[in-house]
Amino acid sequence: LCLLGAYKLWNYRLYARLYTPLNAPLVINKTEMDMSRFWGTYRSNLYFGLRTRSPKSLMTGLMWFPQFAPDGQLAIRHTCEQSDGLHKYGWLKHDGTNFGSQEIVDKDFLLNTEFVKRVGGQHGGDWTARISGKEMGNPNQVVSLLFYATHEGKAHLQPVIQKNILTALRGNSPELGSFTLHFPRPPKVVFSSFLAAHAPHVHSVKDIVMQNMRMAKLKSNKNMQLLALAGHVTQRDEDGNELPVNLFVQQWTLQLPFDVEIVFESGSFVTRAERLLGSSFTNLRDKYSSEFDRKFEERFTLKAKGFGNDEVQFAQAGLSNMVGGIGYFYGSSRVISRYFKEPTDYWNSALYTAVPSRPFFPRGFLWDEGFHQLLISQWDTNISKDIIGHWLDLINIEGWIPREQILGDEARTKVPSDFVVQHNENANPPTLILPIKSMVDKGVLDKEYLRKIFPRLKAWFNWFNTTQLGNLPSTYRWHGRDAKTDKELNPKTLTSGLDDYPRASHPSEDERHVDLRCWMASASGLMADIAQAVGEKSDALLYRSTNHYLSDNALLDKYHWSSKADSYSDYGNHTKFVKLIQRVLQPGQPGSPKKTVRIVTAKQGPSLRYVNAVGYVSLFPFLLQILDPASPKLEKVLKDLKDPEKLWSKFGLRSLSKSDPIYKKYNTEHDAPYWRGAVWININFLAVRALSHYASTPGPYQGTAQAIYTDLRHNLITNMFSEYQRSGFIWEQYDDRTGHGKGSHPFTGWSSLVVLMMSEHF
Ligand code: 6A9
Repeated sequence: LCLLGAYKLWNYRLYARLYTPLNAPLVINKTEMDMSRFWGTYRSNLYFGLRTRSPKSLMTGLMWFPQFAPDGQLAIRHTCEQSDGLHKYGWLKHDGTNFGSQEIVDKDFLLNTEFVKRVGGQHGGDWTARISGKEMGNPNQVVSLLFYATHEGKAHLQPVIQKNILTALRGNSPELGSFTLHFPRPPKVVFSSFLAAHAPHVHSVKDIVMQNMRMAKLKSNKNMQLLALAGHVTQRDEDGNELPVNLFVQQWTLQLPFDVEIVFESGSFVTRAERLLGSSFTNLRDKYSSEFDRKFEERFTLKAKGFGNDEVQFAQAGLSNMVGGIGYFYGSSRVISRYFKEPTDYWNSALYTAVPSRPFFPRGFLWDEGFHQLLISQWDTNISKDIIGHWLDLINIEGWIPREQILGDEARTKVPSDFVVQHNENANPPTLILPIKSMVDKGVLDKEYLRKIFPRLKAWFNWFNTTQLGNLPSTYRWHGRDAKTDKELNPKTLTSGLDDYPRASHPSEDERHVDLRCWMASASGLMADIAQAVGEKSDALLYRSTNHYLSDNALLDKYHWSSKADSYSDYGNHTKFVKLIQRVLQPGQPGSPKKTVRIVTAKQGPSLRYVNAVGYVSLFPFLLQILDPASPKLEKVLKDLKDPEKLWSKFGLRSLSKSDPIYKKYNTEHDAPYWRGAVWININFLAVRALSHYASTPGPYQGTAQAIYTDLRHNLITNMFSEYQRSGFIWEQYDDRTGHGKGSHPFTGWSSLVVLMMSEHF
């Protein structure tokens, strides 16, 4: 019995580790929050909305629709959706703290959404949002703007209604104290209406609005009918009890052009001079806007480099969308380990993070974040420190950080349940080391911060260095590949971030992955630097020697240089003789169902060998600058870069060689090629950065590196800029044949690194 008890306890320990936080002081101290960034446009998934950085927040948001829809369909805009088919939208300027200005080009009118903040009092101060509409081809269009507020937690909200018009919302909540949201009546109002109702969740706000739209007749023109909100509505639960009213929506129906302002005033801000409205809004906005221009030029020096106005605006939009897309999320991940049958909850936590794409992936992604912070840290170090701190606080006692952060109900509604669960054996490249390294090198990280992040980075490094090892010393392997599937042409490696990039055809423990080895080499170097900076001498020695060991080019070549492909390579149980075929499930039966399966077409089957795919993975020793500048292997890598039959395209480096058997191949019947040819900006950024490094480091290939640097940088900037002009967006990937943007858009996560390629500040 005692043994059984001990066994159970032991087992429980293994279980609980999954959702036990690392035992180390948190980087982010919640009581010391910088209140200048308390309010922000942290609802990344909305076209426009402000919330606070508190777990349960007052949530505000904008919806709109044209009363005369071009196609006759009522289409209320709210969350960013590609299917809305907007010609263009995004932040033109956004400083991450005080001010933002966004342009939205709808079918036959244009909106500008702006906000300005003024800090004062104890609760983050005031802000004003201004929404301006302009006509575009249809002078008779009438637009309804709906601005709402609802609170996720316990708050007291009291509407002020005069003559059936909602003029303000007074409220009180623990994080905001007392406050008022004013709805000053704008000119050009054709009709005004409001809704006061019960919303069960923030993500059901639009449904509630749709359910409470009525046809209304205009007093001035009885023939004209408008869609308007129903006013006060009472809802009851199953037992007939009245549900509390917690959603308030102001609807202004307006003729174009118009300016509408919504003013939030914090009760504890008692020294306010005048209301932030009209000309005082305009003045403050203009001040912040020129401050933005000045700082942008100071940081990125694009005008000084000779870029024209249009190009500077494109770069400003790139930075602004990355900064303006920063979100604040609160909740827990669904996680699982090998000791669990069913997924369980991680602890509740906050995440302040930039997001890859507002319409498609409005949430945190671990390896994307390292790229985001490379840019953001050059704009505002404090924001980067804050964001990196939030991520490192998500580490559990095992040293693991879940890769995709789907926190809170609103985020979960966006993701199919199969994709929600995160497994604690799965990694994602430790890219956070890139911005940390860049900030350490610039000397902008204080010792206190370094001391806080060090134990967490140590745990993280150690997790990689134990769970992601290969079979041979100094080799590494991405775990989590599916060895049993017969559906995939090449089983995906989601953990590496390069999802369907070809690896060994038959996943096994014999695999070794060259990209992961390089990430570890790079990470150990940074760990040594930080250990030294914080005076941890013995750690510094240890990490330095690991770094030397993993960077040893002879060892690297021994495990990863394929002389057959004349390239760095993964190694594993592999054959290139695979293809997808349609198998008839009941042969001989007419109309029998079919299934697409992968088969091996060669008699001898897979064997232990180099994978020999030339592409992003084979470039890693170069990308992360592990490769010795004097190594003849560098010459070979540079040759592949420049070869149009392999990686070179007019629009940047393609992810996989044009000559690879898997180039542009579907992975299953339905999975289109992703990292199998398209041009991705994060890796191209690393390539441009590495070329700049090899061009400025003495060695035999300096000149070649310099020449390729110039061409590659030029091709990437030129194409992304012209695609932005043509399509209105920055994209997730670019087609290697046409240069056209592909995949989700706007995608202003790592694709915004184009700004750094323009500025050449790496
Ligand atoms: C699945 C679909 C409505 C894929 O940019 C984020 C990631 C990258 O980290 C990764 O390297 N993207 C890249 O290969 C997008 C991943 C999106 C997965 C979402 C659920 C629901 O969408």
